[in-house]
Amino acid sequence: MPAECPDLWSGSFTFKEVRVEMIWDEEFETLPREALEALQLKRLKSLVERVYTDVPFYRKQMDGAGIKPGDIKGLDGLGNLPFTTKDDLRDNYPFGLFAVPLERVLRIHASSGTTGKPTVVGYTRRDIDTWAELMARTLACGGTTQGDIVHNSYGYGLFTGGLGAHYGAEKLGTTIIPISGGNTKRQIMIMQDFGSTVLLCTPSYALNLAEVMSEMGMDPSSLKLRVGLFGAEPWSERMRDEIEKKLRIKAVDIYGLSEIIGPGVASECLEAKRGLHIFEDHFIVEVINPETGEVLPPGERGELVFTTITKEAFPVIRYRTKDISRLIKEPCVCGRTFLRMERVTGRSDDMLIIRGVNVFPSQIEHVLMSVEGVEPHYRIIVDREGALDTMEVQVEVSEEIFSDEVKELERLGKRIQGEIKDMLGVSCKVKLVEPRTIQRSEGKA
Ligand code: DLL
Repeated sequence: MPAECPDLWSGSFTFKEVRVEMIWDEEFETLPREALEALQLKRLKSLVERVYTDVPFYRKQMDGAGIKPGDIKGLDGLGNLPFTTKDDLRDNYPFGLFAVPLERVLRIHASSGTTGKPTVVGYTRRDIDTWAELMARTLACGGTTQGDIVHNSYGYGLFTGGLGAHYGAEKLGTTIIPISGGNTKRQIMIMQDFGSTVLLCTPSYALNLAEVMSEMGMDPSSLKLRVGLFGAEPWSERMRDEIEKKLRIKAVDIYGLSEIIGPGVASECLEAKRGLHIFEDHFIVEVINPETGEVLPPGERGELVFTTITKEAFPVIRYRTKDISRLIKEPCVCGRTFLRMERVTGRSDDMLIIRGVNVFPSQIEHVLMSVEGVEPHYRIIVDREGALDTMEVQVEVSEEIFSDEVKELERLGKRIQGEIKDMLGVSCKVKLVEPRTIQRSEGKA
């Protein structure tokens, strides 16, 4: 029964009764294929009209391909539109691809770009609402319900993980702990004292938490945690088993990227834990051959490409994610009718993900090249110590610098370390090495 309570502003206020369901938005999440495709087409047509009028970049792209908005008659028309790439985002940095005036943009997020400049994305009020809905779906898909205490260790800030999950958890009606990343022992104390039931973080951080718990002599089954929704970096079935065993929880995979909306693009359901349901009423998915750009039939592995059909501030057409996956057409036991994607198995470019942070070698090169005495020869060594990703940058320095005092070398190493940390937000070790000691590439590096 809805409960009445006094409201300080308008006299009286009725709480909306929140029905707790595993499927948050049953009407849309279980749409029959035909109805879903009709909805997608309607939304696609309106998107194409809008970007043609409001975003010079898309108008130029479409004019170049000889396509007018009215030419999109069916969903197969999408394949005639040009792709959008991370380079296009960089060329239009920071707000050149926004489809609404900045006054209507309520929030900005950003992720790593291929050079020093980040990839910038914006949200209108409606976009924030849509995102909250999609994250509520995601959380519900992973078995979260009202009454859960959600421990959100995704980072709050320009990264989309923290705030994206936060708004979704509030929309779903859970109790959210906005703990953000870091300070692991304190996280564990809070998890224990506040009775957290759902954990949100990167899979590698989940393993890190498990390790610290064991170091503290703590038994994870003394916690109330029952489920974790992990994403923002690649992980494997083996890692799922390990997390589930070590933390005594069920672990599901959630996927997204800033350019599309952030987390909330696709999620595994707790019932099946096999493939991630893509929220197709908001995003049209294609899988392409990364070399030729040819669209592949469902079931074949290739690069994921998404078109956002409801976003206002930062819509994208056929965005090439570089993430490699495969679509699963078979119906799922949970009853959702959306296509599923297999967990992302790799990337078609050289982006690394270190502790959940996207890192391009080109960004590190950018920092190194701005330091005098440093040679353009370097090596990045990525490893995992326990559950933690580590990164060491080895770089050659000039003869002159190398023959300097040890103290000088240490100072330079610290400076580079600091600049990499400032640019990427992740710490790494820096090792300065003698000239001509790093192996030269004999082809494609
Ligand atoms: O990582 C959004 C996110 C936050 C997703 C929290 C899930 C949970 P970006 O920082 O823009 O956004 O990084 C996007 O991370 O293109 C993938 O390469 C990778 N990625 C994200 N989720 C997964 C996943 C967020 N479940 C990039 N499995 C993407 C594998 C993932 N890779």
